Amino acid sequence: MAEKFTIYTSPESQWVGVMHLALVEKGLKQDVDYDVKEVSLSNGDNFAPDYIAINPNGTVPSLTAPSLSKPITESADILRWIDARGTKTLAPEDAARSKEIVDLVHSPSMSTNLILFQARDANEMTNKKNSFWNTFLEGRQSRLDKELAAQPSHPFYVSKTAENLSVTSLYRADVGPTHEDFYKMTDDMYRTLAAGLDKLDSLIALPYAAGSRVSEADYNAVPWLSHAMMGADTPVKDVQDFGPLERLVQKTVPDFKIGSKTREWWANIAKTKAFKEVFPALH
Ligand SMILES: N[C@@H](CCC(=O)N[C@@H](CS)C(=O)NCC(=O)O)C(=O)O
Repeated sequence: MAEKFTIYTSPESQWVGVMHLALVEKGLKQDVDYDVKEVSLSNGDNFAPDYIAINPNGTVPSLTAPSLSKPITESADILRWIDARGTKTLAPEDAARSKEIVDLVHSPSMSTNLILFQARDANEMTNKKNSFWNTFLEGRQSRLDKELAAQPSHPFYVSKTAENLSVTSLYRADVGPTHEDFYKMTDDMYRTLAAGLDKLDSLIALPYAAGSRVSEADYNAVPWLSHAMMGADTPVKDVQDFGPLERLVQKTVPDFKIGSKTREWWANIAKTKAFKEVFPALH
């Protein structure tokens, strides 16, 4: 029997979805094939020194196994490692297309943090300040402040605390002129997101992302799009409703539409066992 491994996961994370889709696809079972360690992002447990020792980026997912010389800390690599147990099934037919899709959804300019945390005007900023995301950012901030106080010259805590504070401070400030540059930057970022969604549409092969069978391209793109839809306040059970995400992007790019290939692909992939098990609701 193959070795048992450990996954580090959080229901608050989008990228753990890549790993969970792969686990279902391969029929692997919790406690039998792998152990689960939960890492709370809203408490900043991903910043705990013990966790940073496993994943120096302080992100989830991570995967450890006795045969691995070091943990795997990128979701796309974790999927491949899981897929390599037994017969590989998630290698794409069209490797070049798949790589473009995977690189696109993981690119910093497509980060769903834009949708979750940023604002383009006073109304959006006020809504964000009154939302769960404010609590989330403050939870991380207090944990980072605590870890930085304990290790004031630790490079990770120095840079992460400053990075998180740059956003938290906008949430702490009264909504006003100090936010104008943030609004402008956010608007520009929505233009880039719209272009990225168009690019994703053009890359999709159909019926699945990289061809006639489900592959790693699908399982990297699904968690990204689900999280974007959730961040746009789509009712979480309305898995096929692109309206809220479209309207959010249209505020910056009025003629933006989720493309027909994306819609057809999403309907196809949503019928798979792994999608149904991991995404019964958008998250
Ligand atoms: N490139 C990494 C990104 C992982 C990532 O950013 N995970 C997020 C949750 S979806 C996280 O842990 N964020 C915590 C933080 O940035 O503080 C991957 O694909 O695994």
